[in-house]
Amino acid sequence: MRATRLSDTPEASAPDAWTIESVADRTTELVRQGRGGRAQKVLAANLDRVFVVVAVCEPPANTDLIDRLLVLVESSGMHPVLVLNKLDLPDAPEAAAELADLYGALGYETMSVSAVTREGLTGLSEELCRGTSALIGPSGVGKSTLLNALDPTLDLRTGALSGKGGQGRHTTVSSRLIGLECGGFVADTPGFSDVNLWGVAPEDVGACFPEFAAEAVCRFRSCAHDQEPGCGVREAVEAGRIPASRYESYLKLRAEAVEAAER
Ligand SMILES: Nc1nc2c(ncn2[C@@H]2O[C@H](COP(=O)(O)OP(=O)(O)OP(=O)(O)O)[C@@H](O)[C@H]2O)c(=O)[nH]1
Ligand SMILES: [Mg+2]
Ligand SMILES: [Zn+2]
Repeated sequence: MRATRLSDTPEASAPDAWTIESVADRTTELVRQGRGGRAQKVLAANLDRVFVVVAVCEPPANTDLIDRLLVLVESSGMHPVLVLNKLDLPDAPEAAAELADLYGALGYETMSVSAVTREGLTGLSEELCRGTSALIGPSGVGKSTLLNALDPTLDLRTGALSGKGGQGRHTTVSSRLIGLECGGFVADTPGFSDVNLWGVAPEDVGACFPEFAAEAVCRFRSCAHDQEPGCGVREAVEAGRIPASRYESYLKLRAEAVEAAER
C-alpha cells in the first residue's frame, strides 16, 4: 500500500490526514485472531519487519507476555525483532540485559532503548527508515513515543499510565501507516490488553517456537511435546538447551489453543 501525507499536497486540510493511493496484494499480514467466530483483524499488511515492543518496567514485561507476542507474530509467518523500551527507568538496565540474553540466545534480534534518553535509538531508526514495519505490543509501552522520538514532526498522541496496575490507556485507537521523514513506513498499532491465539491450531503452536525446530526429534511424529515418551523437546528443556520459561509458555499456549479449538 502506498500512502501519501495530505499535508504534503496543496489541498492539505488536517496535518495527519492520509489518502490511500492504491491497494496492492497483501503478501504478508499481521493478524489478530478473532475470539470465537469473530473475524480476524488485519493489523498491518505488506510488512518487511515487525517489532514487538515491551517496556522493561512500567508496565513490567515478563516472559509470558513476550512469548505470547512473539508467537502471535510467528503464527503470521514473520520473525519479529524484540524492542525493550524505557531503559531509563531505575532497575531497567539489569532487567533488559536479562531479557536480551534470553531472547538473543533463541535467535531473536533484541534492541534495548529509551524513547526519553534516546539511548539505543540509532539502531531502531536505521531499521525503521527502510521498508515497511509495524510496532506491536501492550498499551502504554511507548510505541507512539518511540515514533515521535524518531520523527518529532509526527506529534502522535501518547498517554500517561493510569489505574492501579499502571496499565496503558489505549491511547492509539486504530492501526495507522505512518511515513517517516527518513523514508520508511511504520504501522503504529493500538496496544493489546490481552494476547490470545484464537485461531491458531494446537498442532501449529510448536512451529511458533523457532528454537524447538532443531530439538523436535521425537519418537512420535505427531508429538505434542507434552507427556509423550521420547520427546526431544522435553529432553532439551531438561538438558537446559531450551529455557524452562519458553517450554512453560508453549504448554500454556497450546492448552489455550486446544480449548479454543474445542469451542
Ligand atoms: N520513562 C519512560 N517513559 C516512556 C518511554 N517511552 C514512553 N514512555 C511513557 O509511557 C507512556 C505511554 O506511551 P505511549 O507512547 O502512549 O504508549 P503506546 O505503546 O503507544 O500505548 P497505546 O497507544 O495505548 O498502545 C507515556 O506516558 C510515555 O511518556 C521511555 O522510554 N521511558
Ligand atoms: Mg500509541
Ligand atoms: Zn516432542
